[in-house]
Amino acid sequence: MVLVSDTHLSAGHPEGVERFLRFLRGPCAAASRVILLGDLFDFWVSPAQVRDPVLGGVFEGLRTLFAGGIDTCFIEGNRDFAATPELAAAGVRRLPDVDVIESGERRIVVTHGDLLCTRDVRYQALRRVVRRSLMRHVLRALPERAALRLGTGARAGSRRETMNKAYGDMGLVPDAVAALLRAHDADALVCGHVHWGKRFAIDIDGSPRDVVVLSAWEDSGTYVRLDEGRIDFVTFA
Ligand SMILES: [Mn+2]
Repeated sequence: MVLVSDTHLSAGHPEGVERFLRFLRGPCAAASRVILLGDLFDFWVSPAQVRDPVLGGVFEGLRTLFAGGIDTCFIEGNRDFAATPELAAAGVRRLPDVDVIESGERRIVVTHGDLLCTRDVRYQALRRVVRRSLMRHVLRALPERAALRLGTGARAGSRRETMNKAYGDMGLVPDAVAALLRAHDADALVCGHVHWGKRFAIDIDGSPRDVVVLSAWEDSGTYVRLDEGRIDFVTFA
């Protein structure tokens, strides 16, 4: 199984998309299952984005994976939660925001990661509102240009917020990570969102748990290979 997050694909960076397509043809095509842990796209606000020739290639690549019998799944990210219907049309099925994978003897909890940034109270409140089905319908009904303007504005706003807030308020909250692992009786967590690109252990109730926080692909390409409970954190050039 392959898990990847925060590839941030965009129409303006065809070389990033090409790199992702190579990744699909390589490690993903060799896996039995692929889980996209959110923020696959830099931003997704309009169904019309599928018609972009660069982004269209991503859907073609995913369709090929699906046609090859590979179970391809998606957990919504904060930047691309609106892409679920388009991904579904390419054979990519949505998983719940938090899911558990059983592999070998181990239980691995997977999530995008934004839900673990519990100190960012404003973001969590906003998240609850925009993910409602009514808001999803409103977004889909917007003309493409209006939706794209909204997306660009939201992204710039989110960058400003990130720069203004203390690192501690933006990051994964250790207590939230511990609570999640405990709630799912999990041995490990794999997530993205905060782009740390690192692996570490945390001790919960006397036993160490494995945490992998994937990087953003504009920083460095990372993914997780999961096989019979063994977690490999892979970095590639
Ligand atoms: Mn994110």
